[in-house]
Amino acid sequence: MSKTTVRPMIEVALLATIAYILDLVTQPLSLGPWISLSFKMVPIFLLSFRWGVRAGAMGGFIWGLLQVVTGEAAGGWLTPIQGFLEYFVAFSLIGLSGIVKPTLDKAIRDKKRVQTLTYITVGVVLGGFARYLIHYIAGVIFWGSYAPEGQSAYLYSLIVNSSSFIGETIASLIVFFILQEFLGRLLITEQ
Ligand code: 218
Repeated sequence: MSKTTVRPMIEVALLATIAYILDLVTQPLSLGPWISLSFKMVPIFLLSFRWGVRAGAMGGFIWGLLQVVTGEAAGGWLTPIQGFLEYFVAFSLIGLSGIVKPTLDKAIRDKKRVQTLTYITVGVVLGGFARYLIHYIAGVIFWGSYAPEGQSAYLYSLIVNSSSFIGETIASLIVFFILQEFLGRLLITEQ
């Protein structure tokens, strides 16, 4: 196996583990059972922006897997199909953020700051949206019975999941905006 495939694999394992640990550590910062203003998706976005969609998806998958095998997912696991959707499909989809990698790399190399931050934003919103679309659908189908009296499952899932989506997306964007001076060194992996 060549060095070029070993390196992203090692980073996938490392960054998925960091995401899992951040998830544990930031839990007390939650504003409610599912509403957390947290930057824990950042390691997966880093993977996607560094190595592309496949590495990001593998990292998300492993992060979901770690939650399931350590029992962290227990409170969010209702049935096998729902659990599979929300912990394997949803987390893998964060990797879609890596679609912007080629154009993002070019913007960084050309030192186009506005373009760079725009592609980062598109990637983060896309990956976060793809993940939360699954949580929204799962919310309507599987979590509807938790809705307050008189509230439809559609509205309930929209409120719960859009607030988490917005909180996590904005938190991730803040991290990348703060790191904007270092994006070249952080995200460009070839010479
Ligand atoms: C309305 C509703 N409530 C709960 C869930 C479950 N859910 C939502 C977001 C994220 C996750 C994964 C753990 O962070 C889970 C299990 C839902 N989809 N909808």
